Amino acid sequence: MPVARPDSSGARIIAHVDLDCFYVQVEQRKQPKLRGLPTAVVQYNEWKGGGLIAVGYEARNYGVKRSMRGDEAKEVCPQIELVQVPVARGKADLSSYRNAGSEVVSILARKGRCERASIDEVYLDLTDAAEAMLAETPPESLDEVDEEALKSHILGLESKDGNDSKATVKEWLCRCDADHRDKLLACGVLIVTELRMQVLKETEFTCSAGIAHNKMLAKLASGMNKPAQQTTVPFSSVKGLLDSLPIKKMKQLGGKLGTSLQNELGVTTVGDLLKFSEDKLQESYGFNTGTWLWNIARGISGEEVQARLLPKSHGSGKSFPGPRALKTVASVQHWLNQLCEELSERLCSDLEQNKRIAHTLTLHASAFKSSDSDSRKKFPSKSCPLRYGTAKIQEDTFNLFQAGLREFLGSFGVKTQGSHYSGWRITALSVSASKIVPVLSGTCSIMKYFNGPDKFGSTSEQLPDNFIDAAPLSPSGSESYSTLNSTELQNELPGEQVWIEHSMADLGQLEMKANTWNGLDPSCSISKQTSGQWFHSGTESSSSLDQNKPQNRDDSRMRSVPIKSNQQEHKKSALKDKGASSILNFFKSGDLSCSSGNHDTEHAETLLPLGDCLSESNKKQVNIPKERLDNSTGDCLSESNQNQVNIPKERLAEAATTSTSTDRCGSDQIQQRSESWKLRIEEIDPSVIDELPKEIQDEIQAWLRPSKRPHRVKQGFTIADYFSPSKNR
Ligand code: DCP
Repeated sequence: MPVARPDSSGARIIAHVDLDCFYVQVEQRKQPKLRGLPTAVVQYNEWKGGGLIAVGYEARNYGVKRSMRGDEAKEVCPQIELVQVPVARGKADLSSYRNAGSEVVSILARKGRCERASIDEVYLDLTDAAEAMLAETPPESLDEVDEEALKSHILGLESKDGNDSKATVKEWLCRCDADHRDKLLACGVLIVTELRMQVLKETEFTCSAGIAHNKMLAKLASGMNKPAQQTTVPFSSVKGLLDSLPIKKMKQLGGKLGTSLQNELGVTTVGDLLKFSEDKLQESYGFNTGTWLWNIARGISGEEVQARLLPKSHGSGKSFPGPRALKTVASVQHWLNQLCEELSERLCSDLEQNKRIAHTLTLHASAFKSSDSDSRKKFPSKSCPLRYGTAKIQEDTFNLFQAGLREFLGSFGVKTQGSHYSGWRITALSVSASKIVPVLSGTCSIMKYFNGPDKFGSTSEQLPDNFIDAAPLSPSGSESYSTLNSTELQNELPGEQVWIEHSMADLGQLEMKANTWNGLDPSCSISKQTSGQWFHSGTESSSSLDQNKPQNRDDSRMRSVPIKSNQQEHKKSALKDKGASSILNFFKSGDLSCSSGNHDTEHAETLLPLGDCLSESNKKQVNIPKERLDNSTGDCLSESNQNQVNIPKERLAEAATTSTSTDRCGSDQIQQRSESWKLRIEEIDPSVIDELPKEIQDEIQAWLRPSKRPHRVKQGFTIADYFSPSKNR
């Protein structure tokens, strides 16, 4: 069977860095007395002690799991410290976690192209840094290797001749006779070690990392040894890793596709896919998916690390499960106003800090008809051009909701125009801003934005001109950073009935308008605004983020030479290296003199008009006359407060002791970690999915996706077949 092999001159060095028990670490940094204690972060609602969303490693030792509620956690670990997610506007406020994640990203980005993948995960392309190190100070020339680097796990590496694991790792890192790609990987190990130490020094957060030749393998590796450790996948160990990896544990195979592979092809591990030719996989799953499956079985993934430090979109959402479902227009408007306030605040801060403007406003909602709760009909997502200013965003969002509700009810044959129909329930709302582009510097572009021709008219009358159906939620669609799993009680507002009458009448008018506008060219809504002279067109990532030139290393070169590998080898060696991380020794030493001091990034909320979101200097740069901005209700973030944190030595020592016992390895550990993903779909706000770690996103998306039969390519000759390159099979 032909197996992938990279052209060693084109080998990439990719790292995936994942913060350990992230929200817990953030809370422990805020309250140093919690360090070393079994701690978990619980979501906002109080029911049964709140749902656990992050569990510290000390608590995991007692059997506490993320799927538990606070009360259950207390049963298995009575001394557990439960910290509630911060709350603002009656919903979870994730800004402190978001900001903490940004601190880490800014450190990691120093060494190479950096892609912020979720609130606590980053991909790095370290190829250039590794090449430079290899040219200037190759590992083989080093007398001493950092202790932390010697704690690395190298998949497939076994200690020989009674050597301890550190000596074996040192020998591997410093081999003169290694091929080019292993030498580059050794440089990657040293660079990632340095970055993790730097993150710890500057932020007090520990993280774990995977280092490999592509994103897929780096991501698989980063979860193998946690917390505060790193795992490397040499090319020679790829086959062994994938041979034993359960198919459902592979990124994007956790859902229906993985199930279909199990049921229809009898595949249980990723390695089992090697039995099938590319033709066969394409025949069963379509051309692209078939090729993708053929590639992943061989550890091939050409996915690039995108230069992106900033989110592609902003979002704010809240879920209303069970009896808390919203059932009046007034209550929906109340919550939409809260969400819009938060969104507007974040747009302000993005504009000020990053000089970026969002173009599209989207409303997502989940709903059901009260007499038909089993229906799978979806509330349509709606979008329109985004106008800055809290009041405008609130107004536009509410109009989007009304249009969506009208369409949703229409799908049941309910005619609401002028009626008092109230048989609907809303279980989740979210509002997001996307198509974010940098403002052209030194021009009056923002001014035009706020005072442009009618494209961005300021009245809701004009809004429906640009109504478009939003793209369905997709894992890659946005990165809305917002609230989670909130199921808190909320009060229905008075005067609801009156509201229904008015809004339903409005709905009728809106529909008539929408029908008229349907005849217009839809392309004139968004595309015109994102192109042209006002803004950089097309790209969603800031030009300032393009740290490196795009590289087109093509992993399709990884073919044809058989791998020599032993599945058991890497398992055994990974099991051996169970020593305490020296990052934890950093805590043991109690030497915190190197801490930066900026460890409690609390943003004070200050009510300011939107015009005041911009500092004086920024206003000059972007040239926005204050009067052009909406001075109504925009909220902005003030400067961060910087508080020094002192961590008692005894707490740090405790952290070091308890953490080491959680070391695990290999695919067993992937298994164990994955088993803790017991999420309840009704507790997840769809708007926030993109901020969660990818595996959670995949799982949720699989649930949300309407069931679809695997696409099958028709038998016989097709144009695709004609152009398909012949493959070794
Ligand atoms: N999160 C959440 N709700 C979920 C899952 C996660 O709010 N259902 C938040 C809390 C986590 C953070 O996202 O701290 C990152 O999630 P991870 O999956 O990376 O898990 P942790 O960082 O908590 O732990 P680990 O060390 O296992 O990565």
